Amino acid sequence: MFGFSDETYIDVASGNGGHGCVSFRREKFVPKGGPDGGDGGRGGDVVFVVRSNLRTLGHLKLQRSFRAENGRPGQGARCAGRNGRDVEIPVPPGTVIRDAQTGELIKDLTDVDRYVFLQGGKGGLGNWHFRNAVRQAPKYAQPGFPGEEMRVGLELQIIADIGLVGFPNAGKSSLINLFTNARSKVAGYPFTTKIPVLGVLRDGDQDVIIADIPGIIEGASEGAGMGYKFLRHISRTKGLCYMVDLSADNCLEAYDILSSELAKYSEELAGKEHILIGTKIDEDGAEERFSELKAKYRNMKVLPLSIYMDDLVDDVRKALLELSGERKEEGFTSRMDTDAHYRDEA
Ligand SMILES: Nc1nc2c(ncn2[C@@H]2O[C@H](COP(=O)(O)OP(=O)(O)OP(=O)(O)O)[C@@H](O)[C@H]2O)c(=O)[nH]1
Ligand SMILES: [Mg+2]
Repeated sequence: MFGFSDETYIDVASGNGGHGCVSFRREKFVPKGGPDGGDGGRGGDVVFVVRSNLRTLGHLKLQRSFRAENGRPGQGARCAGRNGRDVEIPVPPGTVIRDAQTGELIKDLTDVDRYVFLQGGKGGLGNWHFRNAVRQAPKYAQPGFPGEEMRVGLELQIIADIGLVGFPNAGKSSLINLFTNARSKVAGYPFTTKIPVLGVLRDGDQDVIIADIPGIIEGASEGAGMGYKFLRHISRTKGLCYMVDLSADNCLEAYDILSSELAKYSEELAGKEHILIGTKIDEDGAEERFSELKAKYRNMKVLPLSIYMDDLVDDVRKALLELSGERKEEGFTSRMDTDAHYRDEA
């Protein structure tokens, strides 16, 4: 496997069954009523529920313990105890469940909506069941059956929604740091970023995953620089965000060079939906260069950016959300950013 993976573990427990009840009928004028103890309720199940608005396992690092409700004990008059409520664990599509101790695969939740992982314990039978000719007043009822407990490992391969593509020093890492939880190294020299970095842009309950990859340079497809080998990490994105440094002399040619290097890697990658961002518009002469850039690429979405100008930052944010496509759906809110890590085992 290669790419970004998110991993965590959680402790889960299904509910215990409720105890059966020992009870005898009490009625006026009936001195010795027969046994009427009801059965205990079933313990709740542990259920994994796949939610497509979730993209990481971040929320499961905040809550690690999931326990289903116990079944209630039976009662007199043959009343059964209430069943325990299931506990639902929301996970993103593609999550894999493993045994936390052995690492053994338990279940791959790709293409699954709901998965009952641990069943609750059965309820015990009430004393009513144990009456017979010999024993007419059993003082015995069955205890509930215990639920199961387990620590499980969860694993997810994360696929970015948007890939940032630009020459070294274009401001890619600055952008991902601005919009997401990522802390990608930023410095005023080329080739600062050496391995891809992922960040999660949060929009309501929707996560948009952005990938910052090392800069691409001319000749990358022939082995120049180092960004090229990371293109596969953005090959399954929904869209690309090209970034061009408006303070650099080659800013008008940059997009053509970048897109042709990408096309040499894969036509499909180069053909993805994209936007073009002119960065560092706060620098001298950058505004004029931006006008030329916009004029050159009329049928493309071209936006200016300075990480120091809030209104421009806002417009870029909106454009990125648009590029990632609408995936709105009602559901669970992921509350924490991921600490997904990069893995390259090719
Ligand atoms: N003036 C100005 N400088 C910026 C802006 N955005 C980024 N920079 C600076 O540009 C330099 C490069 O930024 P990075 O975000 O590291 O660029 P990068 O594209 O990730 O570079 P590599 O990782 O080397 O490919 C840093 O010194 C940033 O502070 C901006 O909007 N305005
Ligand atoms: Mg960088």
